[in-house]
Amino acid sequence: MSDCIFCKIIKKEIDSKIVYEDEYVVAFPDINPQAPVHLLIVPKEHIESPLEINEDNKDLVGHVYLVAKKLASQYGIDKKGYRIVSNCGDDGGQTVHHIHFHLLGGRFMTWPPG
Ligand code: DGP
Repeated sequence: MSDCIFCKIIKKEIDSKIVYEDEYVVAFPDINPQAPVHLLIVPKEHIESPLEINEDNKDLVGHVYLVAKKLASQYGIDKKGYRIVSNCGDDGGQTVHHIHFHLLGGRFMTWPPG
């Protein structure tokens, strides 16, 4: 998608501090961090939202969780715990329409989210 900000970051057309990359995903710090550690794990494929997860691409979600586990250990948030969030659609608070997973940690998370 030519006008998608995350596609531009993935293609390195926009500068971002990519902290992890493999064949399927990239991860970089959120521009507006909500916790001491706040990374976005973003599949390289332009999937609009969790609503577009299907039989063909469902393995990507498991992969994201494995990458999150690796990053959580790397950033030292695995022992006390962390949160993975994927906002879906307007009511879900999704503002960038390229599927992504927030990895948040380094503070106590309250519930429910706002
Ligand atoms: P969501 O609201 O769930 O769609 O989350 C989108 C997140 O993406 C939001 O927390 C801010 C972040 N974000 C938006 N544009 C950029 C950008 O250009 N660079 C980075 N690093 N993060 C961005």
